[in-house]
Amino acid sequence: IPKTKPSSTIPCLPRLPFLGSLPWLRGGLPPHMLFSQLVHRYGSLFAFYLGPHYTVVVNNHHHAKEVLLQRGRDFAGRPSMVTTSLLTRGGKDIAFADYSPLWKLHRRLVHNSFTLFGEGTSRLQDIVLSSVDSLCVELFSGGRRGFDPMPAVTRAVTNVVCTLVFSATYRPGDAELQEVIQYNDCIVQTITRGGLVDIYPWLKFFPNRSLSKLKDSITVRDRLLTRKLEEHKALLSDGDPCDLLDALLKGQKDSVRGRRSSTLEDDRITDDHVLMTAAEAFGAGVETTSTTLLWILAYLLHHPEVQERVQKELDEQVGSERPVSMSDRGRLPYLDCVINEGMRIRPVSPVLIPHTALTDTSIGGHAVGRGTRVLVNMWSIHHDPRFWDKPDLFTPDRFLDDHGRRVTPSCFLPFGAGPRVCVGESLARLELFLFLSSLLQRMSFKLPDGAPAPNLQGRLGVVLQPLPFKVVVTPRPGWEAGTR
Ligand code: HEM
Ligand code: PLO
Repeated sequence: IPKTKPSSTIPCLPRLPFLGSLPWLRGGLPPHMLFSQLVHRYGSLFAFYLGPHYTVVVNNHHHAKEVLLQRGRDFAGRPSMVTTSLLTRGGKDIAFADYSPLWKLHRRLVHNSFTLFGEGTSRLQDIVLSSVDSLCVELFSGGRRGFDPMPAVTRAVTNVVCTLVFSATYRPGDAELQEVIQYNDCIVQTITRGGLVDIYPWLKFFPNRSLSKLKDSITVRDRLLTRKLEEHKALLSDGDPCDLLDALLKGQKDSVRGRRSSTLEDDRITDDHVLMTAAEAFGAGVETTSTTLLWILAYLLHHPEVQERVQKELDEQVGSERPVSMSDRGRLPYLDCVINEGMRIRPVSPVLIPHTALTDTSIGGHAVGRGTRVLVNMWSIHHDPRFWDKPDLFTPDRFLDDHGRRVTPSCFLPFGAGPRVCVGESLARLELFLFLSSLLQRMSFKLPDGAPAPNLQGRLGVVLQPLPFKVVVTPRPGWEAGTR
């Protein structure tokens, strides 16, 4: 990147008093695509005013690395927003909480608790594999008539998270499981990141249907989680933690012991923090993983040759006599490439979560003042034709080198990077690998006769989701009877 004078300002869209640049941001395109278009006019680094908020958009991977990694500390803040503040009791979570020493401690605790149940432990693998088994049964019973795979996939992923967070396993149709799925769905529909209340916070004082629906589902969520929390507190022992809630409660106790001086409410990890972390692990764990799985299924329906190649790899390396396990991962490079390519071409979080500058700092040599909001547009980075050959084509091979070895291009950042990198990355990778490998080992996905291939445009809600599509599932040889 050519160095520019620190004083030079970032090209900015026009603005009006009060509205800021909003009139120039209309046009119906979702933000990530709109920003990608604005790059042609303003260059890869530009700014606008979201109402009163000065916002910088980063569309190239050098600048993204500066924001996330080189100057990651400077940009580790989060803006305060009405909806996410409601969702997290004023930032007592990880994802939407602003940077503070307590946030750092909290994030480390969550990270350690995740690692406890991470790739090292076979327990997590067992949890996922048992959920995979029931998913297979459900998909097989979907029959040969076309059906939407979304509800079954969501149930399976929700089940994994429920076991992981509070040791509950549900049968399909369980009332509590239904409740979790329902409130989560409702939050997803009403939490509009960057919606109008988040631009003009005073709008919250006016009646707002979406906001009151959000409040209602948060109440349902909190009732359920508080009950789980109380149950866990009553059973808390000195042994190994049996789930995430257990690990968090233990960590909370240790953090109080370690910092005896801090009895102040705002200086320690409270029950609210534990509750909000559990809620967030839920939300993040379900939305991202199920959406990524559905995107990959949608692309496999467009590219039957890719599905066949994954199945060939599975047949040669694993066979049909035993379930796939994490130890097979090294032997299944092509499947890994399919997963990566899915996350490249349709990142579930196309503009990440907004960052803010904690101090006066810079991007690409341009001065950026404290408090500036920064959006990292992963969509344009993952579709930049200078770094990706035919970026709009689904080509898993781009993640293999000439010798068939896996490569990770440096402009591939589906989980972000730096101090705000996704804390669930290894869990997500484990789930994606086990779900996809087990499904493709046991069944093939096809389009129903005469049905159009899935629409790949996507719809941006809280994550970028595929539009509903239908599949036909046929068992592969050896799996005709369902599971083994
Ligand atoms: C943050 C991606 C799964 C928990 C993020 C961010 C991205 C991301 C892009 C924002 C980074 C930033 O703002 O710079 C993904 C993808 C997933 C996935 C692609 C799956 C395919 C998960 C799972 C969990 C999780 C399974 C937990 C159970 C979080 C949390 C944050 C986060 C807590 C906030 C981190 C922070 O602000 O410090 N994720 N994620 N994610 N993710 Fe994930
Ligand atoms: C999803 C709905 C839940 O009820 C609450 C929730 C918590 C964490 C959020 C998640 C929602 C959406 C996806 C998010 C995640 C944190 C990181 C993740 C934003 C709102 C990503 C990758 O963007």
